[in-house]
Parts: sequence; C-alpha cells; structure tokens
Amino acid sequence: MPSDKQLRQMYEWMVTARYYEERLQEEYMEGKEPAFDISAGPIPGELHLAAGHESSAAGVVSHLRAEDTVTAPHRPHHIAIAKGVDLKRMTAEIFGRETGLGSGKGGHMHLFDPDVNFACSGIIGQGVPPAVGAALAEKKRNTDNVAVAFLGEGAIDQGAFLESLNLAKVQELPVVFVIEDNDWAISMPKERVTDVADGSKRGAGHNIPHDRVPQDDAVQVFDAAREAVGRARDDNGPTVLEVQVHRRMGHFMGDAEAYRPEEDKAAAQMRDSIERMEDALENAGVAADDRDAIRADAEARVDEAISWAKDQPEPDPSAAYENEFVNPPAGVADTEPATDGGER
Ligand SMILES: Cc1ncc(C[n+]2csc(CCOP(=O)(O)OP(=O)(O)O)c2C)c(N)n1
Ligand SMILES: [Mg+2]
Repeated sequence: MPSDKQLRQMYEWMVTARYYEERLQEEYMEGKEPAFDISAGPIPGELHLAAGHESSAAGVVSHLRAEDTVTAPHRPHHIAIAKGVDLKRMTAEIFGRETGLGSGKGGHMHLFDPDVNFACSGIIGQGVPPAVGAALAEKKRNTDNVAVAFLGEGAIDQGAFLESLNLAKVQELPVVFVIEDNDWAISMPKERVTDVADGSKRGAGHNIPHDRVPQDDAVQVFDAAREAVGRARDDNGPTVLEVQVHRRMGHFMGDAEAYRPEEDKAAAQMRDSIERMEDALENAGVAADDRDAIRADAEARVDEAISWAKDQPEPDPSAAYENEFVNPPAGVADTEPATDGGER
C-alpha cells in the first residue's frame, strides 16, 4: 500500500497527464477541421492520447528514480510526466519548436530526455530491446539501477519482445516489462490476434515471473510494481507485468472509431482510474481541498508549459540535416530544404 505522500504523488501525475492531454487536444484541433487536415495547426501529424492509461505509469514509476531507464511507446505522455521529463521542453517538442527535447524534429512520439533516462518511439515494440540493453549495462556496471519497458498489448507478438524476454531471463537482467492492455491495437481487437487473454503469461514461456492487474487501479499497480521493480533492483531478474487500462479516446486524435462497438466505448468511460485515486485519497484521509490544490497546481504547470512552448522559435530550416545518422544523398545537401512541407 502506498504512503500518503506516494498517493498524492500518483494523483498529481495522473491529473497532470489528463489535463495536459485535454489542453493538447484543444491545441491540436486548431485549423484541422472541418475536413480533418492532419498537417494543419500548431501540432501537425498524429497525436495519440493516453487518457485511461494513467494508472499504469503512476503505479510503476512510483518505484523508480532518475537513474533508472524507461522506454515508452507511441502513447507516451503519462509515462514521461511521471518519469520527470521536462514538461516545457517536452511540450516544445510536441509543437515542433527549436527548444524542444529533440530540437522540434521528433514530435510527440519521439521524446528523449537523457536527464531522466527516458525515450519513446512510434515504432511498435521498439523500446523493448533498448530497455534490455540498459538493464544489461547496469548489471555490468554493478549498479542497482533498473530499466522498465512499457508497451501495448498489440506489441506482445513482436519478435523483438519475445527475443528480449529470452535475453532478459537468461542473463537475469534488472528489467520490468509493463504491458498496457487497452484491448485494442488501432482498430484490431485483442481477441482477433491472440488466444491468450493474460499477456503477462508471455513471461511464463521464458520462466519469468509474471503478474496481471485486472483493472486500472493505480494502488493495485503500485503494489504489483513494488514486487517487480524490487525483484529487478535486488538482482533477481526480470518480470512481466500487465495492467488492464482503457482507451478512453480513439487510437489517435481524429479517429472516428467506426470499428468500435458502442458498448466498448461506454465501458471505457465508466469507472475512471482518476476517480479510483480520489477514493483512495479520501480513504487515506487526504481532504478534498488538498486534492483540489494538487489539481490546481498541476493545471497551472501545464498551462505555463503550453504557453511557454508556443512562444518558442521554430527550427531554422537549415538545421534539417543536422544530427542525422548519415549524410544526405549526393545533391540533396546542396538544395534548400523545403519549408512548406510539400513534396519535392
Ligand atoms: C513496427 C510497427 N508496426 C506497425 C505500426 C503501426 N501501428 C501504430 S500503433 C499500432 C497499434 C499499437 O497497439 P498497442 O501496442 O496495443 O498500443 P495502443 O495503441 O493500444 O496503446 C500499430 C500497429 C508501427 N507503428 N510500428
Ligand atoms: Mg492496445
């Protein structure tokens, strides 16, 4: 059971993430309607929101420190916020600004903050092998730091995940795999791609301890994650932990979800993890005024980060070829980079 302080911290992360994404939605839709022009507005491109996933980040990251590594998927904001990623620079990145974490080139799916060892990627399952690599490095350095890879249930049949489980176990690495099961991979319901309802059982085939939290209750996640992270920190190897979360929105902003049964949409709205946290705080004797103050502080911080980010300069087009892995093909570097986003 978390302490009062930990409960407050979890609540703060959860309400920060929820409000942050509500504000991003408003900003994102600017200029995109009526025909949903995905390239228009201050946040062009896709935006995947994690409303309904907050409990998994809050419960797990409560047990982590800055030195621990976290990798996240394309729905990263709740995890990044809990891990302590700089909110202003993260927001500037989402708005494509020069002072963003990746100089405005990565966008919301590619946030990297080396100060708190956080990275995420739009490639499904991508973060899993690097988390295992980070765990291997920590083991070789003889630290007690751990790594956590968050992934969606849609990623657990990726070869990279299964290979990572094997290596993590055979080397007894300090890593926790956290599967956020929201029942959907874009428009694909889980039961159409796997016969295994409990994805944490992927661990069993590799002799890895595994657990599943059947509802998005941050306190239950906290308890399960204490064991999993503790096992890693005590050098007792990996764990697979699955958390039942809910996708309260479409896969991405603008997704009309024509494929999704109405009952499923309604079920995702029913018992919200943030309400559960409010009950937990109430039971722990944290007064409603205190909860309101936590929420108000979180909202002020988010509003400040968003207005700061919107004031930041856009990157100079001449920086487009900086920090690339390879030189541009012959002839490309001599041409002016396109500034209008159009075809060249
Ligand atoms: C390797 C790879 N294959 C396919 C995609 C396209 N894609 C983006 S999100 C997604 C579904 C992911 O589902 P899940 O892992 O359950 O995460 P969720 O979106 O539900 O949080 C897919 C297939 C991709 N980004 N990367
Ligand atoms: Mg999913």
